[in-house]
Amino acid sequence: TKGIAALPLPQPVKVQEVRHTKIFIDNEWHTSSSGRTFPTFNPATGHKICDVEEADKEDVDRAVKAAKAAEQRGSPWRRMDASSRGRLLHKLADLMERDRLLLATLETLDTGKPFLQSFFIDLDGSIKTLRYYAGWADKIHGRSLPVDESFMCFTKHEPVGVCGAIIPWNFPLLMFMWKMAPALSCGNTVVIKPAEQTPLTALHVGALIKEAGFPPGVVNILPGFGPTAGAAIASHMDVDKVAFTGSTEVGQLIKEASAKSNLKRVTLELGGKNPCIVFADCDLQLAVEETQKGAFYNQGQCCTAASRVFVEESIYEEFVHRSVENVKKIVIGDPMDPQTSHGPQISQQHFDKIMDLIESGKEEGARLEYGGAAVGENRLFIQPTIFSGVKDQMRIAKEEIFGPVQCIFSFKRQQEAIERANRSQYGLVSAIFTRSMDRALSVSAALETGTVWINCYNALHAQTPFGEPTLLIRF
Ligand code: TXE
Repeated sequence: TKGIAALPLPQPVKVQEVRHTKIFIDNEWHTSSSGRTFPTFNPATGHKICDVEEADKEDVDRAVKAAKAAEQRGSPWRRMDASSRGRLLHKLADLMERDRLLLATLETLDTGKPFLQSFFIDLDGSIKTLRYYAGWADKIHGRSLPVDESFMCFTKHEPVGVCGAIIPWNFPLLMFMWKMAPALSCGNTVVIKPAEQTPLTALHVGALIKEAGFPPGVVNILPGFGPTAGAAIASHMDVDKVAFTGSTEVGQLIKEASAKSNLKRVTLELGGKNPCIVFADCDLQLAVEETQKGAFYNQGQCCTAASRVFVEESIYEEFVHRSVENVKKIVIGDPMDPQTSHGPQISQQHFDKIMDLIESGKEEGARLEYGGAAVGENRLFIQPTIFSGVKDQMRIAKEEIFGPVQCIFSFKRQQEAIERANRSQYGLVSAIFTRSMDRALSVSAALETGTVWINCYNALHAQTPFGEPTLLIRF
């Protein structure tokens, strides 16, 4: 972030006790119907942070009832002026700014992501998302249509109703805001389930929702597990829409649950195996740094991770050499330490999946240029790992690793690079590195992905779509 070096760095706050650990329904805190709780852990130490109430189907039923009552015609929320809805979203953004240090600390405790990244990226993105959609609240309008004969026709936009949101653990707060802010801006009500690994920031936001003055039932937050609370949201007859970010397998279950219940609308954001194409005429150091940022940011736990880097043959050796030099700047350590740029993976299960894929890369004959091992015993830290000489049929070339592994491929011709980049079942984002804007534009038109970044990576803004065809150019 420009200029931060000159400012005193923000510091994490001491969290003696986590204040909000219950289920949030109708602006009140509830214990679970089943009486069960579950622990949430700090992945950097393995220590339990606290126990959280475990929502299940009965709690989801209660929350949906509250959300449905809150969105009925004539309710305070439905009668509220659109501009007042916008003001409430701005108020929530103000409260998140006030509690920014605490929210960033909780996010780091629960996810293991470096504190400064939580503070400058997750919190910044969350607050900007709220403000962006606050601005939309009174600017959503229909059209008048010039129909034949003597009729007058105009269209209106109405809220969908109760919106379910199922959130992953890699960006707990940001994904919550991406789903909640547009839903509230349009006058819907929300029932959200944070990931079981990372419920804490969402619960703190529950308290801020109440403080901001949202009417009861507009936002309901249910910590709990996928096959129980998550599945109950996806198959609920009174949930009108569900938005999900997570694995492809669970995405399929969500669509199925929708089809078998009330055919609720479904929005899915699933995995990625995102290609970068690096041409010989690029700014080489920029390409090295950006592709590496793309591969290792958030310990590689990003659906946008730059996991397939195709480099033109004539600069291949130099690119690999510089990538290995550059990766040495990454500092692994305590995520609360401002020096740290690389924290632990989220869980033992996820750690094991990544290590298995790293082993498969070695066995299948990719060249391990750097890393490839765990750091510390019985810990969840993995060295940033670089493989060169990767071939398209290897597992590391095809499967979403969701860990700190950069795979570097070599190509000879532009058309070959395009075809290989497109040869994937995924299609979320891609990137092109070249000094020729002509080439960048023609290659971007041939890439079958949503966002295409040109001479940049992970350039995400509240104003841009995500996963929709979008071109973003660094100039
Ligand atoms: O995902 P799950 P997991 C990918 C990534 C990762 C893999 C597995 O490749 O390695 O998925 O991660 C809830 N009905 N991504 O196991 O299980 C769950 O409680 C309803 C990509 O964490 O899909 C959590 O809230 N909900 C991704 C959410 O779904 C269910 C981010 C995601 O968990 C459910 C995360 C069910 N039956 C993982 N089962 C991205 N696109 O950024 C689970 N859930």
